[in-house]
Amino acid sequence: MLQLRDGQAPATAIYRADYEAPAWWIDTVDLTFDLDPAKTRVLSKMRVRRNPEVPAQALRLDGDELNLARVMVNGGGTSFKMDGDQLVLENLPEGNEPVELEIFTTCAPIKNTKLMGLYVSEDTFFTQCEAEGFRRITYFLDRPDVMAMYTVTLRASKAQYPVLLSNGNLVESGDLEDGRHFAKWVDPHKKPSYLFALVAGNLVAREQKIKSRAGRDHLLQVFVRPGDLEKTEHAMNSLMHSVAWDEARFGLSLDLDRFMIVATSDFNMGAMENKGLNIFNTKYVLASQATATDTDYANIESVVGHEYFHNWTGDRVTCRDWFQLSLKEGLTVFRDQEFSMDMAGTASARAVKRIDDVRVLRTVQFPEDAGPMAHPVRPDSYIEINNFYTVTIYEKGAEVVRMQHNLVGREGFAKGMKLYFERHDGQAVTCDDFSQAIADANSGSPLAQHLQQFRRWYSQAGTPVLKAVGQYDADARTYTLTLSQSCAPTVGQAEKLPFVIPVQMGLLTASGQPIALQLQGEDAAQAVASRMLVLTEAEQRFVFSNVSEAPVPSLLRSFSAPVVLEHEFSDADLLTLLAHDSDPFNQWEASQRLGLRYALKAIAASGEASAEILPADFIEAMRRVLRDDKLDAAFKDLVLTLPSESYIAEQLAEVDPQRVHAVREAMILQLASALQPEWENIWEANRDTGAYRPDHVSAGRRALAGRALSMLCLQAARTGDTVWPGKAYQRCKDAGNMTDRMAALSALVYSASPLAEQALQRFHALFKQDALVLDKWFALQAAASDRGGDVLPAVKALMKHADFQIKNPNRARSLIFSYCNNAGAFHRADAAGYVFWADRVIEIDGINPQVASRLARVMDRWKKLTEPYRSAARQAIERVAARPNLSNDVREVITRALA
Ligand code: 0A1
Ligand code: ZN
Repeated sequence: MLQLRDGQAPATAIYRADYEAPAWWIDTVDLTFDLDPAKTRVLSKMRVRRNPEVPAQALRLDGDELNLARVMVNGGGTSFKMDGDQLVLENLPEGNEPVELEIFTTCAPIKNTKLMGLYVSEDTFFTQCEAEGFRRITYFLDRPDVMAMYTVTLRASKAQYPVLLSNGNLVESGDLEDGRHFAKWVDPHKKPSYLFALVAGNLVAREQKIKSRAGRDHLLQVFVRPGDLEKTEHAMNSLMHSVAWDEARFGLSLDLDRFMIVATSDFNMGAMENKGLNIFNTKYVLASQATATDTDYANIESVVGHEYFHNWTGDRVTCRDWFQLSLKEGLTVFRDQEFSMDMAGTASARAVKRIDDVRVLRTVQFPEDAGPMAHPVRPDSYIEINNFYTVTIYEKGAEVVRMQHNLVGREGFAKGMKLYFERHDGQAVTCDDFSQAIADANSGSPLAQHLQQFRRWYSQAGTPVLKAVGQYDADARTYTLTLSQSCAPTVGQAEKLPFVIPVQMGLLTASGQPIALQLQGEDAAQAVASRMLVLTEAEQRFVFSNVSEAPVPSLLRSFSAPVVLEHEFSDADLLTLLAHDSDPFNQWEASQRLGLRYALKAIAASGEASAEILPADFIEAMRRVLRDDKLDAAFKDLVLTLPSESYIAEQLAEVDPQRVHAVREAMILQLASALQPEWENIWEANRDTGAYRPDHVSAGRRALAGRALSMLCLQAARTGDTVWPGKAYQRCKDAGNMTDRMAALSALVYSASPLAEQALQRFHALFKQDALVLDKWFALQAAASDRGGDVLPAVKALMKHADFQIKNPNRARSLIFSYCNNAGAFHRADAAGYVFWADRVIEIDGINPQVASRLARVMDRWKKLTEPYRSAARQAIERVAARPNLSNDVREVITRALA
């Protein structure tokens, strides 16, 4: 038996340009597991053969923290050697005949705190193989372009692990000696190793039989721990909707007899699309009105959709290498976003979803793209692939797919997808293959015309700045719009070439009427109210004819490209857009531009943040929005949400986080006090949404009522009024659903009400059995306002709470991440927040490097901080960097931050 060293090889970068096809293929793999938490035995029988297109080479199999017991070739012994973590077979038979390989290893799932490979969570076995976890189960060519047919036999104690699951179809099961039993699964589809999965434990399932459009029968199952079954209805409904949607929108049917989802409370990410056996974080499966909020319900729908849609975009057509990760992730996020929009129904609900998605992009991805971890949607190199499951790959990747969709139109995109599957079903391909298929199916489209240039969205990092200058000529009745673009340098990319930027736009009169758009040289009869301009040069001019007055431009409607739009709007222009634009995204955007403008002005001013940051006409506009019967509650709620602190901070060259925080808080207080009568009306009109349903309309009303209550409690804290905190407390006690209960509790905590402590205690007592609700309880306190006193000591005390477990990623995120993202409480002049951060990064790195490296990224933007924060941040980061045994995950993030 050979004990391998524990991944201490020096970190080396891997380059996209170095890609080589594998020297060997693995056609079939037959795995037998004897499951035991302390020592699981894995027998792997593989049929391998040389890739005739590549010069003959030794077979190098990846492994990680495995104990190797035996290797056999064609039924006999063989010589082998170890090279680092790789098992190298140099003397395999020559020629192209298949070779039978047998490898016997053991591993210790109970000791696996990284939650990669085979691990145990609450007495149940789970696997996580993306991106490189399969090598922690057995030696393999653990890369996505090696696809094999899998047969899997699981053996385990029947009493402890009554349910034994793997990918594909159950072909045999039965009892063994000594109280053990077995199950044999055959996956009818070949797949890369990262899509392998097994689950074994005491689980129960909600089941649903469905018939596809094509008439095929399928069994859908959602597996959870006994006791959680009644919380699976929404996940199952979401799954059924996903199946129907993919058939209707893209003609893609379920290709399996059985489709399973299993939930675990120990999971590094949201969920995983293993073929036919998706494994989910419980957070994205379990919901009941008593325990889950509207946001939870919406997230479950979208994550269930996301993983299901991967079955085609990811599983049937997969990635050639991990640099192509956005091939499956960007496309699948685009698909889940469209699914959620189609499910939401109304135009207004679609716009709300679009606004939510853009907010994530701008508050998280834009900073990433401007910081030390900036990378193209298709990166050129990485040290640790786990660090590249980023908002750039996912959310910006989705925007890049959305632009292609918009450049060829909805029908054209459907044709492109059809061609993509005709060409590449069963293959491991690249981002270029995808855009080629979309363009080839739409010759003549702007995408096909500019395909090479469009691909810069995949290769160049950074957020482009789109500058728009308008000039009205009253005599000629023309409006000239000059669009220009630039993009700041990012790591390794000093010069950027122009992007293809689709700019959806319209023009409005000062009173808000739409102006027909007639480009010079076009027929007046063709004029439309909204159109797409395609900017391909560094600068281009577009001249509109027959424009009767100086127009207000509505640019980048629906956020038609992931860029920063610069235009000198007057306050009056923005108020016009807010009140009248036919594009709800730009209506909302106008409110954000105004809010941002006042915030930046107040931040730049000297002295204390004043109570009068927002001018009267803005307050009046907000009042009109709140009173407008025609607007959706969800939309009103978004308009009344000021730009986040991190979004404001991104606009500044140098950031004083306390100043940003104080100014934004002052703006909120001003809205609370100036609009008090409206908040009272809103509360009265929306506080009762009837029998709970997580639909868009009633969820929007609950969100707006919750904001009203929070505003009223804030105002009460200032005036000493006790009525509103009393109402909030009562609501905490008798709310009929978690959305209302949570909103009331956070109104008390956020306003630092004297009733907050008691309400928190009651809440804990009520929900102490429910892990996901406890996560909310921890998160709320960690995100509390410093108004109520020092948050850091409270967080430290909570780390000692009996319910706190640092090993559980959800719990660590709920307390530690929530605190480190609570800018007002985290950025302390005494540096104690940063010291806490460094301690936790180091502590968690010893347990779970993936989680630690996510926490490490909290400090990405430290270089923008003013003193004393900047020096203190550097010290904390350097202290982490000085640790000798950091994981590659954390090492890569920290090294980049200090570079
Ligand atoms: N492919 C999954 C995300 C995922 C990636 C890595 C994981 O390992 C820890 C887990 C999940 C998705 O896009 O949903
Ligand atoms: Zn995904």
